[in-house]
Order: sequence, then C-alpha cells, then structure tokens
Amino acid sequence: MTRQQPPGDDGRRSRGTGGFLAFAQGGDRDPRLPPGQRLTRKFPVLTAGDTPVIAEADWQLAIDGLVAAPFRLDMAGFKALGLETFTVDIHCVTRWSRLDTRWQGIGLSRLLAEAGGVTEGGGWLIAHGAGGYSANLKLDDDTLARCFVATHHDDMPLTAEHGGPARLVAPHRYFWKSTKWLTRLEVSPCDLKGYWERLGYHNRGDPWRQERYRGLDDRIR
Ligand SMILES: Nc1nc2c(c(=O)[nH]1)N[C@H]1C(S)=C(S)[C@@H](COP(=O)(O)O)O[C@H]1N2
Ligand SMILES: [Mo]
Repeated sequence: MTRQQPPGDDGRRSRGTGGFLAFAQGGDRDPRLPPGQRLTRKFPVLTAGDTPVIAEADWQLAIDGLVAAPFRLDMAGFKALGLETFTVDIHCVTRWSRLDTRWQGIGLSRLLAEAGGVTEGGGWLIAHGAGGYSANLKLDDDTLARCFVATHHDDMPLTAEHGGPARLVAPHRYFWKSTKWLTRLEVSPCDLKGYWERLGYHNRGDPWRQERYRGLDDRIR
C-alpha cells in the first residue's frame, strides 16, 4: 500500500514581507497552525491503496457496539436528520494544514443519541471505512463535541477521493483519524488500533502536542 500523492505546499514561505525568515521564526504564523505544520490552500488527497467508488444509493452507515439501539442509516435517512455546517481546521501528519474548511454533515454526539446513547463501558470509537481502513478515537468530551460525519465539502457532495459518500471528520486529531468512505461507527469497550496506529503512528494523534509517531510515551490518557 502506498500513499498516492505528496502533501501540498502553496509556497506560503515566500509570502509577505517577512518571507521565510518570519515563517521560520514564527513571526507571521497563524496561531491556529499547530507546531510543525504549514498552511496549504489546496486539498491534497491521501489514501492508502485504492479509492473505492461507492454510489450514494449503495452507502449505509452502521452505528453499533456499545450503544442502546444499534441501527443503520442510508443516505436518505442520514440527510433526514438535518445536515449542519461545520467550519474547522484540519491538520495532516504529513505537515499540511487547512484552516476554515467548511463541511456539511451530522455531529457525532447527535448520531450516537439516535442510537440511544453510549451504554456502560463504551469508551472508544472505532471508525471503519470501506476496504478495511479504520481509526480509533477515545470517546471523550472532545471527540463527542468536535467529530462529525460529513457528506459535503464547500456545499458540494464529497468526491470519491475525499471519502464520499460520507467520511468522519475529527478536527482535533491528525487527519488520518478522519476515516473516508465511512461504513461503521463502532463503540468499543476497549482500544482497537486502526490502520495507521498499527503501522506506528501515535495512538492519540493530537496535532497540538505533535503526536505523530508512536513512542515510549504512547498511551491515551
Ligand atoms: N478509508 C480511508 N480513510 C482515510 C485514509 C485512507 O487511506 N483510507 N487516509 C487518511 C489520511 S492519512 C488522511 S491525511 C486523510 C486525507 O483525506 P483527504 O484525502 O480528503 O485529504 O484521510 C484519512 N482517512
Ligand atoms: Mo494523513
């Protein structure tokens, strides 16, 4: 499996009067940019392996595991819940960040409420994508408040390369946690490492702490 495209770079280092020096010194760094990240205005594609092409009519999302009322949604059912707009910054571990990205979708906490809520012992969210990809997130207040399932980006249906018909967006974590072609949200009693976590990426992946790779200190607290 390979990463098919390199991360983007829009040449921000030469913008403004400060140029690279100011960038290097942090002089014109946007405070919303986590350490070690660069801004891009492009929308790079990062996919391990092939891009599954899933028709909206064939897409379903299961919400199961430790929830009171596990269920499945098709696209009509998903949209019937009422899409909201989310404006968030995203940070890829390959060091590009995009600020103020706009998505439409449904908040994770609302989806879990539709499933009757998390039951006793449900401590982890495993986000499964078509083709076997997955990512793990601790089901804490941040995850509940900030994650959403998106069907649209900039008012357009998500393209296949960006995870359409629907993907998770976890803006508080490096972008590998944001599973594309989302098919299942599993509430688990225990941590189950996903695709990149098993390959040595950090289990939590907080961009503000530069939790890029697994180290001696890698436990989710
Ligand atoms: N199913 C699936 N989801 C995935 C990936 C993947 O390979 N498969 N790549 C992850 C990584 S490493 C990143 S940085 C983002 C990239 O999303 P984008 O291609 O829309 O920029 O998706 C994440 N979600
Ligand atoms: Mo990534």
